[in-house]
Amino acid sequence: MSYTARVLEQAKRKNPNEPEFHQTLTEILPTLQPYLDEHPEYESAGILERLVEPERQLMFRVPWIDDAGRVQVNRGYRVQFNSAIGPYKGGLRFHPSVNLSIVKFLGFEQIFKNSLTGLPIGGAKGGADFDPKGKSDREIMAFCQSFICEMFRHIGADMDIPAGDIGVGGREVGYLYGQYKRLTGLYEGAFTGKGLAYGGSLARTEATGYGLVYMAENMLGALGTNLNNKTTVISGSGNVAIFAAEKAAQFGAKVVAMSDSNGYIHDSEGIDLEVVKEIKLKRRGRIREYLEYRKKAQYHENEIIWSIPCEIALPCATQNELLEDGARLLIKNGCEIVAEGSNMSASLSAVRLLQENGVSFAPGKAANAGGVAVSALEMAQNSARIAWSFEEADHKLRKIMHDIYASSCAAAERYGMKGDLAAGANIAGFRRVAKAMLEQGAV
Ligand code: NDP
Ligand code: 2IT
Repeated sequence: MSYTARVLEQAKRKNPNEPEFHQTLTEILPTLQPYLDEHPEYESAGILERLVEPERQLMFRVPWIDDAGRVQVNRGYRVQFNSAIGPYKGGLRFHPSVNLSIVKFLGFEQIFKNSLTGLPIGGAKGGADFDPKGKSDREIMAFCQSFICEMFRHIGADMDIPAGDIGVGGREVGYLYGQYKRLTGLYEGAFTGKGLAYGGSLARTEATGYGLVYMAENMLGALGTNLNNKTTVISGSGNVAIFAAEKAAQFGAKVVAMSDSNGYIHDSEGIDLEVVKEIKLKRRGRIREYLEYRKKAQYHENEIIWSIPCEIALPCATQNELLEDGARLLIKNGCEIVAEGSNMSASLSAVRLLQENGVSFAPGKAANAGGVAVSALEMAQNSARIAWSFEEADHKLRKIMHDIYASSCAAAERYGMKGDLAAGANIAGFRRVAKAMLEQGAV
């Protein structure tokens, strides 16, 4: 049995009932084998056995009081996966589905993603099974403050720097950071995605979506084309989806569909993004409300967004939102590229189908790395007590995305998997972490 197959089996046995974690291990580990064959010193040093075991996993009680005066209890998580190349870094997800398996899959992906950015950040993820939907501002604040009452001991600007993810945006980061500062007395960059008035970086809000489109720009460039006039479908209507739609439209693409967890809107004339921003960012409403503004658009509940013909597909909602049936529809309709805005948007079998049918595919750890990359730029600005212009941060972001694309392509080609960006990104991300772990000894 190969080294990667052995570690995969062991990790699955040791962590039963963690399907999402198994899925990410099954996707990543086998692709590392050609690189490990060339570097037997990594097997001797037990690098993979160490890599799949988080350095530390925290689970904690988060009690808070709702508007009716009742005590509610949620479960909080922080998995500090790997600090070989920098302090732990990764977002917090507040969603009722959050469990240890999901936090571990996200944390494991984050190790590779953060390494791909070329910046000094280790991998982590956290969150809670808290549902922000329908909660008052006061309830959100009470929850965030209670969450930090436990988590503040384990984070810090040089230790672990959380940020947003699903259900955690500027409002939540503000409440979390405020409580962190109150408990520690430190005004330091222990969070990213902060407001511009208190140490946030320009372009962080836009970074994941913009970066995703910069990745698409590179993928299309390799096919001898660009985004101009391309019909584009984007799932989700949160932070990543909205700013992907904005940048795609700036590049001349026509975004015709977006969604939320209830359904999708189809506007064949092109989505009016100002309306989506009004509904989602201001009113915190549902995507179906789009029809109140644009009568000609259609709303489809519980249907698959990938049935809409498009040349560019950008899944930006959540994991496993693009399965084999969706991949078949995209292929049938002549889709040219799929780039993952969400983490592990596509199942392994969907990815294989796309690749076998000539659809260019970029995995989340490469395609959505723009968010954490600008987070690392926010950390740099905080340490230096300076603030860059939007253009400066955005310019750096575009270059980082280009470099991630180039290094993933080169690694794939070098190890006999030309054109397989998923395998290439895994190897390119792994190399730096493995080397750092080896040089730091068995820790
Ligand atoms: P938001 O909370 O801003 O938006 C999430 C969007 O996805 C909403 O439209 C939401 O719909 C939809 N969604 C969430 N869960 C589900 C589900 N189970 N089924 C269907 N739709 C769902 O989150 P983000 O935009 O920040 O994150 C989206 C994805 O991008 C996640 O996978 C995240 O891990 C990834 N990502 C985020 C980064 C960031 O910087 N924010 C960076 C890199 C990756 P509804 O409102 O109905 O729940
Ligand atoms: O999945 C991700 O990369 C994020 N949610 C962003 C993490 C970060 O620290 O900015």
